[in-house]
Amino acid sequence: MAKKISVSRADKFAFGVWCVMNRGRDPFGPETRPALSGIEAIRGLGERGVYGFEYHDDDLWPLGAGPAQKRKAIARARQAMKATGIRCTAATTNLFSHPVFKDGAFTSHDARVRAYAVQKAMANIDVAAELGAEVYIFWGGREGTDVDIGKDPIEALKRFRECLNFLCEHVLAQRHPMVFSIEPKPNEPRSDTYLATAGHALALIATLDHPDMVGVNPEWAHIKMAGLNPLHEFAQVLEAGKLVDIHLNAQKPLRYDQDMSFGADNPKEALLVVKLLTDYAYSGAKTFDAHPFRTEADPWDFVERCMRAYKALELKVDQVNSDARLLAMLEELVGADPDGWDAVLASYSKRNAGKLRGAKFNPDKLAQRRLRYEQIDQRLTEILLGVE
Ligand code: GLT
Ligand code: MN
Repeated sequence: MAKKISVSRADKFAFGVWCVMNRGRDPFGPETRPALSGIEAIRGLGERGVYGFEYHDDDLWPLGAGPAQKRKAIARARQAMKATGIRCTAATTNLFSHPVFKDGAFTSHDARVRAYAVQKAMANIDVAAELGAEVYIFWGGREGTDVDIGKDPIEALKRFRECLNFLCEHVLAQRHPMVFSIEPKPNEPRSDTYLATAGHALALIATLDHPDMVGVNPEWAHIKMAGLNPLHEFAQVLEAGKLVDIHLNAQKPLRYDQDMSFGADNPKEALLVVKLLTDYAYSGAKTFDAHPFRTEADPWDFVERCMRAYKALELKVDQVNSDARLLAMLEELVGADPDGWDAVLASYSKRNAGKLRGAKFNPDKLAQRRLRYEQIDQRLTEILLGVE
């Protein structure tokens, strides 16, 4: 009998408030849904048993709000959190909407724009700490180029690094219990964005003053936009010990940013990402960063759908991880190691190097080993489709 899906706070699902505030506007047409304020978004998510939310400063108070207006918004957010039990899992700065950021924020040529961007981030980092956010995200929305001769990419990376270093020092000085997270994206709204993939972000992090304070939150759609493999991107970050948050959604490859509901594009790939997060006990929030189709009247079916899709895939992961036929074939794939080469390759020593140098291999014979990938993939497909 099919198992029932039930979502609880223990699942640690989270949403960007901007996802449910999204009103269906696209480059070809205006809004199709009524406005929902940031506070209403937090409350609506909390009432539906969602564990956490992420927000941008501009989602909760308008740009240029005075201290009193800002305090009021923060107090209302706290009220909504208290009333519904939802937490603030992560926060970020809107460094992309206002025209001042039209040519980038941290990578702008104009030092005054960079300073304004850092000031804006600094101010919201303090609010985020007050709301209990343990992760602070940097998505370089406008950090990129349309005209490459106009911006030296070396200089741009240097400026990005400087701003992150400055903000890390701020977090340390304020003693906020918070880590940063870089969110890679290859393009849109710029033709080409800096820090396009997880690998780019990890490489920059290694050059920061406080690399331990900075992780990565890969986003499914951004990875597919780059034509890359979500499982491999998530795994690269996880293996580096840098997976501090995740942005789940769906996206057809190599297209405009679609931000569809999680599971809407490629269930097999989604299953393998859920399996990775399950098998390696990812313990952060599972955050959905997507938006309802423009045809939806309100965001709530979308919210439920994302969480149900994850839970449904989790059930499939249980089946995959206990399917005797599949497990046997996977084991066969790894094969035996009768000569102990695993141990030799694990560490270099004179002895191991000598053993390797003197060994006799028969590549033609090794090449004959049967690898049942067709059957393995078919078994996975059948589990996914629910057939025996
Ligand atoms: C924006 C973008 C997302 C980022 C958000 C954080 S905002 O909606 O599409 O992928 O995560 O700034
Ligand atoms: Mn995102």
